[in-house]
Amino acid sequence: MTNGAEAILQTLIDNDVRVCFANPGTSEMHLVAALDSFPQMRAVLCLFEGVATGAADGYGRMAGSPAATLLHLGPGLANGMANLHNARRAGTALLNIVGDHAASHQDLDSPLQSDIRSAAGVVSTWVGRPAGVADLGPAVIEGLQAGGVATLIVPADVSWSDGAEPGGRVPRAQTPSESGPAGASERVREVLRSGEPVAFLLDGSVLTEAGLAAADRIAQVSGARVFCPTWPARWRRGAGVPRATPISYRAETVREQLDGIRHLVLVEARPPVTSFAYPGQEGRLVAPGVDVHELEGGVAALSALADELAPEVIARLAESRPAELPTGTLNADNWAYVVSALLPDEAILVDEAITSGLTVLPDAFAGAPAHDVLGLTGLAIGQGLPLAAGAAIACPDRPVVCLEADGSAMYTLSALWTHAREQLNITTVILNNRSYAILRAEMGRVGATAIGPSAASMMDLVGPDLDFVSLSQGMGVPATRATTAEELAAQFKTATSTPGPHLIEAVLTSDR
Ligand SMILES: Cc1ncc(C[n+]2csc(CCOP(=O)(O)OP(=O)(O)O)c2C)c(N)n1
Ligand SMILES: [Mg+2]
Repeated sequence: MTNGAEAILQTLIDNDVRVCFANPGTSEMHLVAALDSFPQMRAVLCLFEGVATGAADGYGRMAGSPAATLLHLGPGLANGMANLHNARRAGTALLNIVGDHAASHQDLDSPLQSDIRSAAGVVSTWVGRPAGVADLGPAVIEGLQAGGVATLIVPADVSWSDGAEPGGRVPRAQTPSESGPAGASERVREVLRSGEPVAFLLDGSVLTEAGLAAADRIAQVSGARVFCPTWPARWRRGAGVPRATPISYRAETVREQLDGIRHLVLVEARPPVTSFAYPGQEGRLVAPGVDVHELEGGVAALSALADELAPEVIARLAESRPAELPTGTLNADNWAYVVSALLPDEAILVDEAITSGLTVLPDAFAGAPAHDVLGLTGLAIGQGLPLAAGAAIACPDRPVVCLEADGSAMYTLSALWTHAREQLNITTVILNNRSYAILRAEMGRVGATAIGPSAASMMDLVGPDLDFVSLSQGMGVPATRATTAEELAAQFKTATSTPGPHLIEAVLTSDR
């Protein structure tokens, strides 16, 4: 006899979902028990739900297929919410399995009772809650078919009841290129032929070599500029890859970047806006008078357009331009050149560097060996260390380098324990500026200019100073501290050439 928990696992395995990032409780115990019957499922224990959800996002971005999470009722889901928000913004497919109380227990108002469906709705493209085993298999299939963040709420009695059946296989989904229009939109073609200044904003699956090459070919014949978001979900960059320029985080710089354009063509991208409202400032970054067009059909449509407008043109590839190794005391301007100069081939670069990366990363890594960058899509910090875990599990043969600001690191620091337990090839570089530096800058920008001692204490991460070397070692990740570029270089070389996880605390000279 198959119980509900077993039917869920069998359905996941039948659909090639092979990793489950888990932090279970009593209501999920049948799912945990069932794991021993399904060795094809790799269950990865995360010590906080925000680690599980961020890891599932990182896995999905790199594997291109979903992972599952296992979360404990409403509070467990809520703990995972910020990174589910980032996953939703990234467009990552994943399936949350959230336990619930059995039907007989629902009306008792026991301590963990909550409105799971409402909580799930905040971040999910699909929410299902099978009432009995008969609905279970089809519900798992629906969740996997939904794409995006899907949440399956499983009452404990559905998990433990016998008579369940696996749901079979998800019917093959149409890929975006199949579902988009056959050719590029007539209007975009006209715009590109008009000779008027155009910019492309690319995102999603277009930030691959194929998509970037198509955009570059069109750029060569039309003069179009090619941009991507500040923090894309996944962006192919470096030597041998056609270039795109990230839209700046700062509105005034974006206005310069887009200055003079007459048309903005979005390909799988949202129109650019400022991340926050600032008194007296426009949130839209596209100037009035600029026409915004959407090119549907992603890479296929863009490539078709390139073949038509630039048939003989070959995409320009970024040259290999190894950064020069800086020397002296580490600061926000030089550390990135150390990492770039020593970046291993085919690295996965997780970017939660915040202010320490904002202005330097695009330049520092433009000529580095080709790599994939995973960005902070939803601006909910605490993404980097979990994302790195998921990416490393999705791509065990690729080195993962996690660029992690000190404040953001602390949200989900327990991910380091998972890095160690799973012996993942992740080198984490903590950018320790001992502050929430970005908030200091934002204070002025929102018009709150007077920073007294109480306000300053909300942004200075001192008293006590965080000791990331001890914190890391306490979770089983070998760690060192670097205060100079030379130390960072030596430690980074060792870390990336030794299997398993490592952490380097890069102490950056204060910007205060
Ligand atoms: C979940 C969440 N909580 C709070 C914030 C607000 N916030 C944005 S950046 C930041 C501090 C970042 O500090 P750190 O990671 O050290 O980067 P730095 O600014 O120093 O470069 C905070 C608290 C947020 N974006 N997301
Ligand atoms: Mg900081």
